[in-house]
Amino acid sequence: MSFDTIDTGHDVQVLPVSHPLQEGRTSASPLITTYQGVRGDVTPVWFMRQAGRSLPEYRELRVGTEMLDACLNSELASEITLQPVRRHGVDAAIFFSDIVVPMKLAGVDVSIVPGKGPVLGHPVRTARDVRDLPTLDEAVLAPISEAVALTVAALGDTPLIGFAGAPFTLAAYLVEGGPSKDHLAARTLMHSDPAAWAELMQWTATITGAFLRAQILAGASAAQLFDSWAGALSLADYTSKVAPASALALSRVHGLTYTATGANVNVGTASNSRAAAADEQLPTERAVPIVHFGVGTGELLKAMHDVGADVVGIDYRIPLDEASRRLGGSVTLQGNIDPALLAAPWPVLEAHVLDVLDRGKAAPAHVLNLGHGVPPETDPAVLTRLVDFVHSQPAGS
Ligand code: 1CP
Repeated sequence: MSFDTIDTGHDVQVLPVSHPLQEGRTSASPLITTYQGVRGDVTPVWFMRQAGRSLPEYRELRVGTEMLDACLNSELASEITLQPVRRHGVDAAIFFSDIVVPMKLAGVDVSIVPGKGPVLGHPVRTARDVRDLPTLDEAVLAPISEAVALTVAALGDTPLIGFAGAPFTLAAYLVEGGPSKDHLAARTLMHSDPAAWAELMQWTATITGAFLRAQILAGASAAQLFDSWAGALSLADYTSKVAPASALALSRVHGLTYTATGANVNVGTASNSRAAAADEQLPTERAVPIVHFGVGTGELLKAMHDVGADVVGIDYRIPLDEASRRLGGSVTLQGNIDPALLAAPWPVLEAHVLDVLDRGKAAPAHVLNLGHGVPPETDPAVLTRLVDFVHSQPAGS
């Protein structure tokens, strides 16, 4: 599969002057400089699924509102995004939305069923189904841009991370019609009808790339692509049938740059290779950092970096020092506390966190996170204590 014929040149754009990176509000923050490969005094920390059901204030706000309606209500989505930042003092907000939101905005019949996840009205199983998928008019992304703008106005110097689902993970829901353990139908389609598969991947890359780009343009300071289910794939299938689509989606944000000025010029220069000048002069023109995360993707880490990510998110199955080795020792990592240990006695969790921080020193820089999302039954006080504990530990190697 190849999308070589697609011209992404028109996506090169300097971020607006009011953007938090361009204004300098977030460009020297611990999260952004660490994503750019600079190890600071403390390890920044945030949690996947930090917004959501572990917080009583979230459960209260959501009463009577369906998940996707909450995502498309700009004020509600913004408030839910801010809740974990206020409560835990994490180093980043992650935009409250869902990976299926761009499908919904394109007109696909999808809903999020409580306790289950995304469910499609009509699974996409044939070439005809793929051809019938609707085109996304980017104007429909307005509620997303509005929610992001409201959020960054309230966040001050805390960066907002924008996110999107990777084309394969979206395609897995479309083909299966809902959550699945092994994504068998999607893996069958990729081999039984390669042309329909390529077209499907191009469609998912287009809508999800537009969703991510809209969040960055509206004020998000970093991007995370979730290929949660890529771990179901062999390296050969990932490389030939999936990676080009992920690269295409990320190409929509690669061209978005900002100019580091004043105090920001001297930070964040180590590994932001796409923006770094070849002659080793400190680059003042920087790219928006991109994180790529998947579950059970220990065999795919290098391929996932190669699609155009700056940082690789590591799940809890593989220690960070081993992940760093597989990535050649030169890639900033994010991860990888086992979410199961959030429910363990504090001394057990503390020992695990110290081990994660220690192994993270094998990488040039490290942002602490979980190896997957916060379980809904997590005691939020444990997360707050964890943030304070991580901030009390020296980050130097
Ligand atoms: O009623 C509820 O509270 C619904 C639960 C919920 C929430 C809070 C869903 C349904 N999505 C979300 C928000 C969400 N989804 C965020 C918010 C920001 C944050 O992290 O705080 C993000 C980043 C996502 C991304 C997402 N949605 C992913 C990728 C991350 C991951 O968990 O691997 C995936 C796979 C989805 C699909 C999805 N949406 C919801 C569920 C329960 C699922 C997973 C279903 C499955 O197991 O297949």
